[in-house]
Amino acid sequence: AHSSTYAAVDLGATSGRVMLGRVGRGHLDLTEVQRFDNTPLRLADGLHWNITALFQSTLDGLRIAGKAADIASIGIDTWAVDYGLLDADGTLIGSPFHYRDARTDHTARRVTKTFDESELYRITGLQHLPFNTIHQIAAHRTTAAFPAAAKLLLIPDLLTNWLTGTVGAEVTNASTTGLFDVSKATWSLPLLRQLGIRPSLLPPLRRPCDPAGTLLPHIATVTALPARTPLTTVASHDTASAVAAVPARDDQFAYISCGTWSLAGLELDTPVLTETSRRANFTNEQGIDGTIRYLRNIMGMWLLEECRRTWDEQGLPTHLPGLLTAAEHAEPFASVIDPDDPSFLAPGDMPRRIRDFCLRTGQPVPTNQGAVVRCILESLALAHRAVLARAATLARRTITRIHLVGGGSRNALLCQLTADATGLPVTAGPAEATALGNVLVQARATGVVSDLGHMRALIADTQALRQYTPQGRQTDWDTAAARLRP
Ligand code: LRH
Repeated sequence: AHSSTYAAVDLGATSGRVMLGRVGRGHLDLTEVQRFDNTPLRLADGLHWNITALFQSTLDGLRIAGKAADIASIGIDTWAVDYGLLDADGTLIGSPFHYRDARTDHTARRVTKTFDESELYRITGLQHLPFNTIHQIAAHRTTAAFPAAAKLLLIPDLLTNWLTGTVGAEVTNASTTGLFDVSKATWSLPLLRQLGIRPSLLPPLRRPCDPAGTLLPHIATVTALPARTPLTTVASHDTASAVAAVPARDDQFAYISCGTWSLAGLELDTPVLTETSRRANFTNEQGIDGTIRYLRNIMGMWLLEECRRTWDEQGLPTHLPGLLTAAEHAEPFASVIDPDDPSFLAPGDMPRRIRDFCLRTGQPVPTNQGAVVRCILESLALAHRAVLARAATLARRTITRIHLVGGGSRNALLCQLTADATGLPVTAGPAEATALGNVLVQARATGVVSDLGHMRALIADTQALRQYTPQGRQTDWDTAAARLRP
């Protein structure tokens, strides 16, 4: 049967991968070509991404991919909000900052003092996160680099620029900047004017399925790919790609895209821009086909990833299956944390910060690794429950099933706890939802799949999914939740 093969470059906050996706009639398979670590770089002025290392790994991955298959096109997605600045010659100025860099600690407050937060929300629909691009710019503009900048490119658009020379801003990712009008789906010119940002700094918008140029000759040479191999614009915000790949069969679902972050919410046709929604800190980000990703960020597996990094430094075991078995046997509901406490955002000793949180809130301090992991997973499940219940109320929707996608869907204990806490059935998988969403948008651009419904049905029909039914008593979760209320 006829099928086409696409390369998906998917960069996450802790690791990146290049995948090959083969799509045909009723057929979809994904293979990993190359996986690499994404290790941030601490320089004198703060925490950065090692963007040239990421680019090199991407090129290596593409070269291997090209040896394995004839690639119809390439698509790139990464985490949101971060950017590189290009000077008038198109040269990158400095290394892009990491959203966990502390420099926005003060500017975030400054921006919200200068601007009416309610008005900002009515325009952008964006949740307040200290690292939103708008706050990063407020910090950046006081440095020598900023006045030299001619263009601001979000990370996937920067990599696309290095591969093809084209300049654009992909719309799902643009919607996470705080400079985007969610109702009009364009950059907000009034907002840019108020902030004193030249509109020319921001590239023209492009949408998923739009062409994004062809490989530059020197790139075709180093990757040994055919000259003029095309790039396709995908939903370049990784979360938008993941939501596009949720294997839902109806519209009464909630999703949790669970990786470094847990992004929990609903897919809507129109944004919710009310004051209650703003105060509950829900975001209205763009999904594919003009859908709205109505969700909240929850700190996610970052808590566990940072614990493991600290334990590794301390010479303690870090093997995940072992830690999860220990967590299964640990005492339930011993202590719970608010995963979104600001103290957990920065890199550093996570077990210590978790102990401090428990001390501060008068709860028993977890004394071994199993207890710490149990505390993290139960706390994430509680946060999933609180956020989805709130989303349903604010958007006036009924949820009958949760789709948990991303790397976290491999964590059976987390999936079960999420089902137990919410009292809802959880369908877990695919773990590589983001890469699948990336591949299927490319397949759509070339006419191999037709629309979002078709994309989702293809995933539901071809990918291995696991079902979890709620167990235990809801009242135990009510009691645990009450402990977090001041
Ligand atoms: C997840 C993600 C999330 C953003 C954060 C910066 O990878 O893109 O949607 O809020 O990273």
